Amino acid sequence: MKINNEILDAINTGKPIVALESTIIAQGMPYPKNIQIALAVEEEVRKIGAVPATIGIINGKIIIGMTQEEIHHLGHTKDVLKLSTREIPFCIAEKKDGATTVSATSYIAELVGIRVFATGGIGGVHRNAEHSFDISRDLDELAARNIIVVSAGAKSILDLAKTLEYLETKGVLVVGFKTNEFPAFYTRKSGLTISEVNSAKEIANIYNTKISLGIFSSILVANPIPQEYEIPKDKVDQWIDIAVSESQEKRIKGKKVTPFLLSRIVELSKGKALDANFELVKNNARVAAEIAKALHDN
Ligand code: PSU
Ligand code: MN
Repeated sequence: MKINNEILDAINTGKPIVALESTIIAQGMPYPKNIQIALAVEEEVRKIGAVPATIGIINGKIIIGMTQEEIHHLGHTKDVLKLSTREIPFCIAEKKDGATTVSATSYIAELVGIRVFATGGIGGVHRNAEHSFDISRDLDELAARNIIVVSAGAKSILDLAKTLEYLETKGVLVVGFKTNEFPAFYTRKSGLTISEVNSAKEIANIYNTKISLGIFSSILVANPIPQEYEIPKDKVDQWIDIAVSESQEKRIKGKKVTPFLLSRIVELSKGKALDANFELVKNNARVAAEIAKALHDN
């Protein structure tokens, strides 16, 4: 494992840190925008006064706090593995390059004592899961970990109602940041009700209360895309319906499903979806940095 000095110092002195994932860079967005976005998101974390820690694996080594060169490497090299938690040992032992999903990033972040993690959208229960059994490892990993993950909800490539039911079953608290509705990534609304919180301090209080009671599982903070960047629901639904039916026609399965859908949505939207994605990830990074600071102040 390689932890960069700034992060090592922040861990040792208890400074606020925000973990960031690398699958969003390697498999979630097209090159070269993926690199620009990854670096800009780190900058948002810094502006609030926290240290960004982008996590990934290069040549079999876990990197906590990737350099610009390392981000660039994962962002444009072919054959970067998409890692959920179970694939971390494979990637390390075989000395391969791997990008960490929400599940793998959560695992590694907790391992080194980072408690807050910002991403775009989490994986979840796929539409048609009753036939495909496709439920992201992200959900069980959030239940097994003990961190705070900030996301803009989940794309409706997933079945959002089933995803929320699954999180309830697994004991993952879901709170809306300044909203009582679970956001649907490109849009602020889904029609699904969740508990509302209105400040980073409240989230820090809930987290500390949870720990003091011995309730160990993660908190999912659902942070809607800023209103000015929202995409009208009918457009999003159109792109997603096309992408989902293409994935079924092409019989795309397993871990290829999500990257396929994400890239088709960007293409079908002529890049609009990517711009919205950029804005919502930055927004999540800011909220995560505020939460990391609030935990630090407690
Ligand atoms: N959803 C998005 N953007 C993403 C992902 C999901 O809107 O980049 C990525 C994340 O890394 C997430 C992973 O953890 O896909 C989930 O993949 P799967 O559905 O194969 O579990
Ligand atoms: Mn899956």
